Amino acid sequence: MSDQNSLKSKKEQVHALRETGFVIVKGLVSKERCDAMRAVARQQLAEAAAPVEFEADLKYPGAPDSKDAPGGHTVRRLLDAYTRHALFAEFATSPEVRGWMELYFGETPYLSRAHHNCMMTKHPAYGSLTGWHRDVRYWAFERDDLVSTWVALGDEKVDNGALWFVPGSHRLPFTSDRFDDAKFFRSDLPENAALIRTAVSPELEPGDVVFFHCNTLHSAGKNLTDQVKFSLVFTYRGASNAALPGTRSASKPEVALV
Ligand SMILES: O=C(O)CCC(=O)C(=O)O
Repeated sequence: MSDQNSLKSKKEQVHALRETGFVIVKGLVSKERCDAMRAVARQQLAEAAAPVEFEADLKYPGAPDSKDAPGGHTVRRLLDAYTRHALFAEFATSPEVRGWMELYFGETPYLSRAHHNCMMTKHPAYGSLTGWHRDVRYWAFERDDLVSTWVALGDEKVDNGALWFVPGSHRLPFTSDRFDDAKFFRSDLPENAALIRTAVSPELEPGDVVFFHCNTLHSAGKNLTDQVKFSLVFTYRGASNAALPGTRSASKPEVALV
């Protein structure tokens, strides 16, 4: 068992997530697995294998205006990663992830198939940037306490659109006026801008995994390189934190990690 995976390390990682809102576990996924997952993702991207979400669907800054515009068929996410390929499902339900989530939640973890559950594909051209937000903004569970895993399948740096996080922001109580109508954190407000200036963008190598809280403010830039960036993303909740009936969060069967 690698150091990163020992119970002591996991406890430290869980503590770091509670304190900071995110933690990076270096090299949690082997190089071989990363290579294999990236090859699957590349193939599925080339086929635009359904279900996919297009940049033009979201229209974030830098995205094509419509599917008919140049770059209109740029894929932002290969959706439903859990059922898309066994390799993705294996990571999502792996003993490493299960053990980590059990330690964090103190009860059986459940994989949500309604949120994230995707392979993010950030393209050099037409790949958009993502403004400051909390993932939980559109989610509906009994408590705002979910954790996502973000697996870097290649290097992630500022110049290819890596994530930025505001440390400690998962604990801050914000009034709704700090967010715009689309629930992005307003960078035009001085008090928000001051907080955003404290953000960090951890560099990731293939196989590194970021665990981050659903309330942690984060954003990501455009991909200014000539290579597509691939990241596998899943979200988990504890057994007692059910999705609210009738909401999108409750719209897909979940997977118990037992
Ligand atoms: O890669 C990006 O643009 C960030 C994606 C993100 O933050 C999200 O989907 O919640």
